[in-house]
Amino acid sequence: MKRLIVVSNRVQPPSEEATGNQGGLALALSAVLRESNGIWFGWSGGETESFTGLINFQKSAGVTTATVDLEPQDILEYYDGFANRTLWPLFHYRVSLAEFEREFVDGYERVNTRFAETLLPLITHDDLVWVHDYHLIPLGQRLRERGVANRMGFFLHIPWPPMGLLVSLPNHQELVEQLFAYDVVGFHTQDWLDNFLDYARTHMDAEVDEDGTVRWQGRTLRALACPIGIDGAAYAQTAQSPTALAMCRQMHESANDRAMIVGVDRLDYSKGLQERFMGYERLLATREDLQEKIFLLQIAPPSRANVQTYQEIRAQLDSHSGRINGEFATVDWVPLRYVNKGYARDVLAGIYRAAKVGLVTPLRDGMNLVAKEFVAAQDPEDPGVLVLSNFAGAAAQMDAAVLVNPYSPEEIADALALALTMPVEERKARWRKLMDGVVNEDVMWWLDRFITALDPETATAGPAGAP
Ligand code: GDG
Repeated sequence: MKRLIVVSNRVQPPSEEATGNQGGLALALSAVLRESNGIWFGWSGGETESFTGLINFQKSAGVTTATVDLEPQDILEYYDGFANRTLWPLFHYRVSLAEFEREFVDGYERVNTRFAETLLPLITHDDLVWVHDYHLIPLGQRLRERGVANRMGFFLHIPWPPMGLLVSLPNHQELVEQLFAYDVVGFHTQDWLDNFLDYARTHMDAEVDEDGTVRWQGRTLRALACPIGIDGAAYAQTAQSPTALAMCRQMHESANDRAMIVGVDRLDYSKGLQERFMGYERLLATREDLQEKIFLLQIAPPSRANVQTYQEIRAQLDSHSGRINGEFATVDWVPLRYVNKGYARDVLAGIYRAAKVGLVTPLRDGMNLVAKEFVAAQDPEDPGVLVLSNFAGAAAQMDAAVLVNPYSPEEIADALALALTMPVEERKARWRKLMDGVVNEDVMWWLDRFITALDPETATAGPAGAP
């Protein structure tokens, strides 16, 4: 088995004791890293006055992490700038929110070069290098320029936009050319993959085979759709842990026989929170019979608070939630519980389990793991209903959910009404189909598929390839 080097903007080392906060992705990557004696490299999240390239090595639960601090200007231009103010909105189809600044591009290139220079001495000739996400697209090319000939893969966790949108990025071709430094490039869904292939074929005149092999100017990459999952079986257990069951009971008591609808999202404009509130408002306005019988719990921990668009959306949601409660609340009923903080993973699992409806309505989402966690947390005998946006990558695998157009308040309201009154037999039938998918196409399945494309031998030798 070859040694794996994982590179991502932020590194999430496994904790020595299980705190219940570890995500499925971090756990799955950690399992393979531990098995292959690998390294997880990235930004520490910390600041330094001027970049030193000094690596902080740590070993936690058998996994070696290697992190570096960044300069304030790097953080501003690379992370807050090109990654989160240019690529994130553009790749989520929100061209009008994208900001195109040359300093952002410079910062992005600079940090990727710094990452490459710092990582280079750690790479030995047989290692597999696996780079994650939009922050680090140029990294592969920077490593190739420095003589790295290893197998290298890249996985994009967010959507790949249609060509017509991508071309609004001034340096679009350069960005795509950089992907050709990798041997394997993975996307969550066929839609994102097709958008990429369309650009390669039409704009770059690349040769594209049916199996996703793309040839351009002497370089060959294999592009594939490889949807990420959660550890479905483990999550179902978490949802039955003492903490989760206690939380579930607590929610039932506080619900006072009212049906709970739950939403859980980072506070981000891509998650469609404003549109979700509008849909819920529409339901309350048009279905008086449901008033006082339901409530929406929206958990939305703030993220990227340095970026202005995130400050704006937070203010809008504050006022919108106030408006909904002001209009519809009664002395003993709050229709919308809007909470700007995060909860431990097992507590969250208990909240999902107590809900009658999981409302997941991003305007655009690479995958969306909340949809899968909600399903895995349900009680098989009395499962809640998943209402899911057509525009989440997860919709391609989860057609037994009630699928909606998140831009339509009517569709959201209708879907909620349908979900709230759905007979138990139909709920169970839909849930069974969804749960089978969540368990079969889980995070290890995803990891195995990607690593098989990168290096078949390692995939079958490691835990990812275990039956
Ligand atoms: C990106 C892509 C893709 C949220 N609140 C709490 C909490 N969370 C956890 C959820 C879930 C995770 O955060 C969010 O994952 P998503 O997939 O929904 O969304 P992004 O953060 O945007 O992730 C996305 C993903 O990468 C993986 O490829 O699916 O499309 O945008 O796990 O549970 N966790 C805890 N407390 C909270 O309050 N513990």
